[in-house]
Amino acid sequence: MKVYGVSVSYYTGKLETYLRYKGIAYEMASPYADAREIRAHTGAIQVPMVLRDDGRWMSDSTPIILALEQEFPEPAVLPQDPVVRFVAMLIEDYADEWLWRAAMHYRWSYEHDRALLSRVLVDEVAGHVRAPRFLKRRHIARRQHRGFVVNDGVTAATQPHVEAGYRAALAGMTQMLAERPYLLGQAPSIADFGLMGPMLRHFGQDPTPAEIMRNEAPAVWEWLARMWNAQASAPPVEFVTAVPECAAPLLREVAETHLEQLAHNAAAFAKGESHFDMVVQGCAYQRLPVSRYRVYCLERLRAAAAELSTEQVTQVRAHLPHPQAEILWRDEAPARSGYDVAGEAPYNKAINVFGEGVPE
Ligand SMILES: N[C@@H](CCC(=O)N[C@@H](CS)C(=O)NCC(=O)O)C(=O)O
Repeated sequence: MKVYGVSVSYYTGKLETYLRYKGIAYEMASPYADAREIRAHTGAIQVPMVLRDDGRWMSDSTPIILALEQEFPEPAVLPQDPVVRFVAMLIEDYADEWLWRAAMHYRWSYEHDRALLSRVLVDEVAGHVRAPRFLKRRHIARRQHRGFVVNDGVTAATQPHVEAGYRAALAGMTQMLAERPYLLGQAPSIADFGLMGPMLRHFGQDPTPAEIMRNEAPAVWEWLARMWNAQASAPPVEFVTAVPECAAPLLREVAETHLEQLAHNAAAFAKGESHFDMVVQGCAYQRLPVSRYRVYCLERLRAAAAELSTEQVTQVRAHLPHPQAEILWRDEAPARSGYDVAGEAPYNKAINVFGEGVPE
């Protein structure tokens, strides 16, 4: 398969780690050379996008991984125990959608990070644009900072909370990694692959957050390399059969941040609003863009929750004793994205996380 990706991209790093682990052969390609064709087939220019040898296109890293699990089932990355599996999917969703803001903030707000990444990005994706390099760098740095930092609610007032969210992720992971090499067992699960999105190509690589990781959470730094070097061994793969106690701090963080945001986003989407405000852990965020894609994320989590038995729901609730987690079960709260109603993902037309539009 051909993976259209970018070497410093969040979700490309997540998918690559998965493909490497499973031993699935792939070749990397730049999306910008074939942009028109990609957009025609997949609906959006975002990475990663996968072109299969049989001509089918796949988009969106989570459905891609879930579909590949059907084709390449051994060794599984989904824990066998339904309660552990649900918690793993929840951690993955938090990694995909909540840690994104902190990752973009560190990359585009700090001078060293911005200088380095604007250089890497223009050289990789804008080589064909005929303009001086310094202008292209300025343009891309401004686009990213405006679009993903300022317009995503990072201000002088919220910045300390955004950064505390990164440290909370590191602390939560460190606690879990003190007991086993991967978050939920002796092999990486979908929770580990999800966290490779923010941790590999952003927090572990951009100068400012990477220094924090090395100094404050060396166990996560070590896990990063372990994940990148992980190779699927012969089955059976061993995951925990019950959610470990050491997961409690990370799960609290997931509920208090990601689930709080998913609830506000879905409520605003249902009312047809374009922006919403929310208070997370006492920090007030204003004018956040409503994301249809994240309504779909909540729908997917609810669909997974609906497959649990009453006894399993009770167990999940015991691990998520936070009021925010109730949105996973409260069917009456709105979460109807209208996206992928036919259940064709990842072989469908993608939508961007922020809005339907394709950024130019
Ligand atoms: N839900 C998608 C998100 C993909 C995504 O947003 N990728 C980013 C880069 S990491 C992107 O291509 N953004 C488009 C842009 O910045 O123009 C996935 O998991 O694959």
